Amino acid sequence: MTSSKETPPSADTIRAMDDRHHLHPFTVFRELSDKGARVIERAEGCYIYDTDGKRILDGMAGLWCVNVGYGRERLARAAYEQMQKLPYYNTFFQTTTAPAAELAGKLAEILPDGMDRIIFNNSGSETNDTIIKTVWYYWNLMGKPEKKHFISRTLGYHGVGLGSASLTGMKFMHTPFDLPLERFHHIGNPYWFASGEGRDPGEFGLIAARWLEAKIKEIGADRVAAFYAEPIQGAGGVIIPPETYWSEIQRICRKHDILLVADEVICGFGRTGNWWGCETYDIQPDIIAMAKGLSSGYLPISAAALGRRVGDVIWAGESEYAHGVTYSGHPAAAAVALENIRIIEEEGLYSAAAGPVGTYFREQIATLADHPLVGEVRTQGFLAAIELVEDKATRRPYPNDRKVGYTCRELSIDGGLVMRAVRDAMILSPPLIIERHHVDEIVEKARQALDGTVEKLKLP
Ligand code: PXG
Repeated sequence: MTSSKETPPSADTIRAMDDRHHLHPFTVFRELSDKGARVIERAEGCYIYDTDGKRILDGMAGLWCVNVGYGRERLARAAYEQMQKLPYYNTFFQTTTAPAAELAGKLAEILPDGMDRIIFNNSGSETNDTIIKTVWYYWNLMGKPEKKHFISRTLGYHGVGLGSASLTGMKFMHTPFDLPLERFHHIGNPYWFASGEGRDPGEFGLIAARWLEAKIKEIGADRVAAFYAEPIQGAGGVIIPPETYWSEIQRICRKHDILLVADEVICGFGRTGNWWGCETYDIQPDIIAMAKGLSSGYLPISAAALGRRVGDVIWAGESEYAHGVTYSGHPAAAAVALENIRIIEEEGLYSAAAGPVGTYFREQIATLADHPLVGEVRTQGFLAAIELVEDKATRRPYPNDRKVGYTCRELSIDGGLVMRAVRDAMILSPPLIIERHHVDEIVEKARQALDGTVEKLKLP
């Protein structure tokens, strides 16, 4: 089937073409085929619109990425102007372009002190695979070639490449693909609601951090390259670590000479109320991974930032750094990212989640805790998880086959609010431009979806 520009295809034609030819990410193809995809046509501000004209408040900012909201003409203009002037040139053979150089410089300015050497890619997955290779290279240059093992956490999400999927701590992403690769290890996560078992959160945070030390001892510190973690685990269900967790992790990494890599793909660019999740948790990483909010999703671009410890060694390497992709530092994507960062700066969006609307968001979301389905509400910055449980007192979840989270998500979207379900945790990660009336709409629609779930599944 084909379509021409003159006569835009109808929604049904789009759905039919999609159904016949398009294999979607993370999808049971037969289920989607039975149901048909919702076709999103346009977006403005905090709202997306489908081909039925339905207006939906995007409580997930796309896929945790559209931080500056939709419809930013400045970003379209930045892409247009750059594409007219120089749509593409590479950064391989001792050439560069203004947007790539300027973006690297701008990132060095807004990153924590010393994180000033930047490697560009197109996706978070690619950047994490880049970091894995760069860490291996670093330890080779340091004369410690045996330091090659990575430790990350269950329910951590780091992408889908061979290395990044191996870092990811989700079985359903490993088993079908014969992953993880060797030299990738996982420890438990600081998910107090699920595993805290009556302990005080601070005490549990220390216990969870010390799982890292136990794993390092098991593998041998002289063989461990790095610990890899998101400041807050996003796709794993907005797992917010207890206050005690990160300082103990930092201490353990230092003590055992283990590099610390912060995956800021979700937490970066204002999501937690600062430029970086690392600032919110006072983490001093050796390397930072970023994507998503770097361009607010307007074009694909991602980056690794190396701190001095690793950056200086890599920089001084005598042989070539034999790594990079055709689109490393793509000029149009870099120009858009640069303009996006200017918007975030000018409008103070990097700290919006720490301001009055952020406070209001967290207060209002917290009011959902009284709902009979809700076992816990947790928030940090503009991130929230609403845990749905069968038994509030024991935190017992419903069996998977009740599809409680899935049902709530579907009802929520039908009701005009995008929430994401991770297991039975309902997730929110709205654009950083939301206002109080958006918060009111989110809470009202979320409550309706919760009520609807009770009714539809005939829950007590
Ligand atoms: N790190 C983190 C922390 C992420 O959240 C990636 C790396 C990989 O980025 P790319 O650009 O390769 O997708 C991510 C991506 C979800 C969902 O369902 C989350 C992500 C991607 C797709 C779906 O919550 N996070």
